Amino acid sequence: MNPNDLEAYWLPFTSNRYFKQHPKMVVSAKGAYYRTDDGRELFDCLSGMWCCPIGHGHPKIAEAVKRQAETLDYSPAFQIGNAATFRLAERIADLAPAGLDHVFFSNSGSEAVDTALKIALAYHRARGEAGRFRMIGRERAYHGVGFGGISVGGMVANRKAFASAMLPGVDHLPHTWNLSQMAFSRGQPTWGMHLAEDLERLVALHDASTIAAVIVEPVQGSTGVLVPPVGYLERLREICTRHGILLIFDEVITGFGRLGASFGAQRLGVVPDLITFAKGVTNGIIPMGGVIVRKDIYETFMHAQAPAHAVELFHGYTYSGHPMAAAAGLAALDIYEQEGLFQRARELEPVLEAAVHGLRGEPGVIDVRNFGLTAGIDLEAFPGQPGLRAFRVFEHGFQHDQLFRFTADTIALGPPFISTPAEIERMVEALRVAIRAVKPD
Ligand code: PXG
Repeated sequence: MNPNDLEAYWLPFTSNRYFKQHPKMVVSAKGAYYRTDDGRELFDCLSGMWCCPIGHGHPKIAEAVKRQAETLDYSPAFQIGNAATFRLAERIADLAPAGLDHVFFSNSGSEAVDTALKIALAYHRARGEAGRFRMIGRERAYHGVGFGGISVGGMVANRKAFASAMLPGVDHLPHTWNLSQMAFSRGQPTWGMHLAEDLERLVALHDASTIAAVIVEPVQGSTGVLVPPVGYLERLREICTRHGILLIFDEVITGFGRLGASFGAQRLGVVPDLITFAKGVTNGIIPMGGVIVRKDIYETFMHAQAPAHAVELFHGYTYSGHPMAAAAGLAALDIYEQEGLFQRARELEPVLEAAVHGLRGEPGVIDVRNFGLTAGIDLEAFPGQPGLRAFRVFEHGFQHDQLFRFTADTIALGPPFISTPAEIERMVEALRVAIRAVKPD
């Protein structure tokens, strides 16, 4: 391919100069595999970008989308409704923990996060507590790339170029990963619950009356699968409840079965006040995100002293609840249910766990973590060349038919729920070969 053909497209979160010299192109996808332009099949080790747990090209989703396109391809989202979107909201509410039963739609995880933060602020204001403006995020968090998301987020590279434009009044909890205390943990680490006490410290520092919400991913995904210590989320929940602070779980990755339950909230037994979701809701094939909200939060807006024709929340997107996305979502939820895929993710968890922990002792492997159908593998950086080792593992994988995902020197795995045990073992063996093969400059 002539590299000049690639010039116009500025790829997101990509080394554009390198890519345009070494393009990696896929032409189609089916099930758990992509097909490359040179005719090879690549195993989808991260289910797209965590978003395609059912795999690609499912005929029932394709059919539902086609039917929707022919019937109602778009309708305005403001002051007008369509049946598919209402049905999807109901289905999502049914999957959510009891009490979280209203759904606001966005088109991505980033928008879902901004929406949740705005609902939290507006909720407190509607209750006469407009002084609650602070947001508490966490180090190493990924909440998307909107200004709200990067403000409460904790991935330094995503923040530093934009530091002058962050939301005011944001503070951060420490992340929960500690190499000396929890290296090679299987499932939830037993050390680290006490780190939740930092929330009490922040409450004492800022005063509860100024804090609107705490937002955390139940399992921190993008930063490399950081699993919450036993008791940690329970403690955050207690502290938030005691001080009237809303607890938001960002379940953009953990929602829709990744942890072997509908949401991380159910797997981990902790119920937040709001849940953000995206990705798996449509199996990734049409963009959609949203926020699931506790009943009384929704009702606070509905009971405000205002005439019936007044808009309760001045927020929404041209494509909120897009009928095409709703059709894809309804079909995806049917498939998850009919094919028992959340349960299957749970059944595959021990297969992935056994395989990834078998990487202990390979060159440069300093930690392996797993929970649900997901795992993180930390590699020691090549001296003076941070990020190069995992980048080369990714390159090696691509040449050997595995699409790995890396961030800094961490590899994250999140295979499709339709994977077979043999495919999971093959993926991890290919990772072993790649880890052994890569060298510094
Ligand atoms: N919250 C969380 C927890 C996420 O993981 C977002 C919000 C933002 O979603 P959108 O749809 O705006 O991208 C995410 C996105 C990776 C990877 O390789 C993770 C994400 C996106 C792309 C790659 O881990 N998470």
